[in-house]
Amino acid sequence: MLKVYHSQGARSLRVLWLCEEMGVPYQTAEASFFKPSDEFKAVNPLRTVPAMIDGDVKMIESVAMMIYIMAKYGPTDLEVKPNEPGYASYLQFLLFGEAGVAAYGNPLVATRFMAPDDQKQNWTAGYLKTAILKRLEFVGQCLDGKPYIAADRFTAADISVSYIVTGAKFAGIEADIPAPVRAYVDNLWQRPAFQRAAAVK
Ligand SMILES: N[C@@H](CCC(=O)N[C@@H](CS)C(=O)NCC(=O)O)C(=O)O
Repeated sequence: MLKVYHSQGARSLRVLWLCEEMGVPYQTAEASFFKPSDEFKAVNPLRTVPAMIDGDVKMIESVAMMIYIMAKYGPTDLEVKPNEPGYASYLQFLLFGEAGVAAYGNPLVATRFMAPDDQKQNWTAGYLKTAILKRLEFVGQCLDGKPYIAADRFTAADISVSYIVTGAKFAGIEADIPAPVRAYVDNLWQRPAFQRAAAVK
């Protein structure tokens, strides 16, 4: 069975949500940033969350885990195939959710909680906030009122992109999320699979 090293509110939510949507069984193990267990450190020396084990397989990138699970435990409509309309957009937003948006959040969170007081509002923190919000404006434009970001259906790209709204709490920018993106994510969060995943401690 998949074992996901998880912390509530961390990017492991993407993996749990995907598993819940697909009906793939998983177990979780605690992945604490502050007091990482020896087991977690052995699986992920970077100590970033999530990490995942599947038999001999060890992974430490949340979107890569999603791609792996869909390929290994699918087929699933959460994945858009190359011969389907919307494939390019799906692929783009699946990766954009992490590389284009959420990755900018890490240094912002670190600055907020770990920087000396006189550096918490520094130029870089302002840049990161602007960069994230600019990209979310772009997401809102691409949605153009639609409920899903690609292929006119709920896909793994929605799971990937919407994580930033969870991460935004830690980055202190939750109130700045553009209204169309907030409405999009609030709608996704109605899904029972999301609610089950979000409840996992
Ligand atoms: N690109 C990685 C990022 C993982 C990551 O940075 N996770 C955050 C928690 S959501 C973390 O562990 N931050 C602590 C750190 O960067 O040291 C992924 O998507 O899995």
